[in-house]
Amino acid sequence: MEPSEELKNIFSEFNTGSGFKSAARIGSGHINETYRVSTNHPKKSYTLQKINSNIFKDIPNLMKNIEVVTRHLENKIISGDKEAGSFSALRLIPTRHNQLFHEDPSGNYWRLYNFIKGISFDTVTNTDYAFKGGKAFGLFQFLTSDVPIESLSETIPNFHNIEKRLESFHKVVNADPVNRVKHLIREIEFVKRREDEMMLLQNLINNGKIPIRVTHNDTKFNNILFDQKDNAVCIVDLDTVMPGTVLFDFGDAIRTGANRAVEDESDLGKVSIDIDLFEAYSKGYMEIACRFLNPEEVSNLAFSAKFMTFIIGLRFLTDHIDGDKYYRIHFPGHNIQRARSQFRLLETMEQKFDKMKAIIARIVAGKV
Ligand code: ADP
Ligand code: GN1
Ligand code: MG
Repeated sequence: MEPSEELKNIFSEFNTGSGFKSAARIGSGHINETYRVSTNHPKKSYTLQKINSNIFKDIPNLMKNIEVVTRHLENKIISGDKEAGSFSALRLIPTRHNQLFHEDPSGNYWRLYNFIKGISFDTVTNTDYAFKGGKAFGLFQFLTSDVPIESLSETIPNFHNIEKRLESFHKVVNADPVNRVKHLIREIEFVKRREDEMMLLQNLINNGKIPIRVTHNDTKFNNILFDQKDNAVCIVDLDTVMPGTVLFDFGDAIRTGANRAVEDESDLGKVSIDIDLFEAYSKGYMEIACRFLNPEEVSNLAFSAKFMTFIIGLRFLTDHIDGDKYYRIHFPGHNIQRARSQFRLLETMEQKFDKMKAIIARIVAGKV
């Protein structure tokens, strides 16, 4: 069957009342497959996604999480909440059988959203976008902070649990399933030297100093959609919204939004934390987040950027050693290129860490 014929059939399973015209692949995510579907109605487009069920093992609960969060946000948007009103509502379109997702005959899982008109950026080009992105993620956290935490399931258990990630890493290094370890001595040492330091957030969670809050857990900058007037209008990619620390979200957004190089940049000379983007993002974020963060969270914001860069680099490295089973790769060696780029970024954060902390302190003191 032609791919568009397959997508047309899948689309017809959803309750849209519109006829399929065409579908185009969009986005640069490493996990799901995303298409924009145009219909015979010029104003009605949809976002059709094949959910990666190798990675997400409990699709019904994952979809329930997304339904809870999108409805919660939409209720605030339509109730006239001024701040929520800056967002466009992301909405799940049910199937003809009133389900949140469709399982096709080959066992693939699909979902449909309204298409939000906007663009997303893999890298950030100016401080205005960084500021607005920071504010948008702050607002997302604020607006979802009253979602009852027990209504969210853990879609990937221990997702950002560094102890478990390091355990998996050591296991795969010992097993060395595709004989790559001999080429990776430097990278493995890089990880080992930082293992103790990277336990910090987990320890603070374990002893109750950092609270568990509703967390997006995948705040790559390209999960923000901006409209034509350059306003942040929607946060997408809600598969991993679950209990966690909001520091994961701050850190991951800095990892991707305060580095002018792409995540898999091969020219490591181009990879660096950009202090101006860091400051702009942090300022936008704190405009909202100062309402709810506790002092322990505030004092670990800068560290969270190092932590998330480390853990994502570690996951790319682990997957490379494991034979590229998790992330979609576009060429052999892609995962190690991603890992090296993340580790370089982390080194630059280590060099500029005092500056990063000073910026947060100045923002908190209202001096920026
Ligand atoms: P992945 O998990 O693969 O990253 P995402 O949910 O982030 O999948 O979708 C990939 C990209 O598709 C996003 O970065 C965004 O650019 C675009 N996108 C996702 N959902 C929508 C939507 N509802 N409307 C418009 N664009 C979307
Ligand atoms: C994946 O789906 P995508 O590409 O936005 C991954 C994130 C990583 C990111 C690294 C479910 O996100 O955890 O931070 O790649 N998502 C999952 O680019 O593992
Ligand atoms: Mg994404």
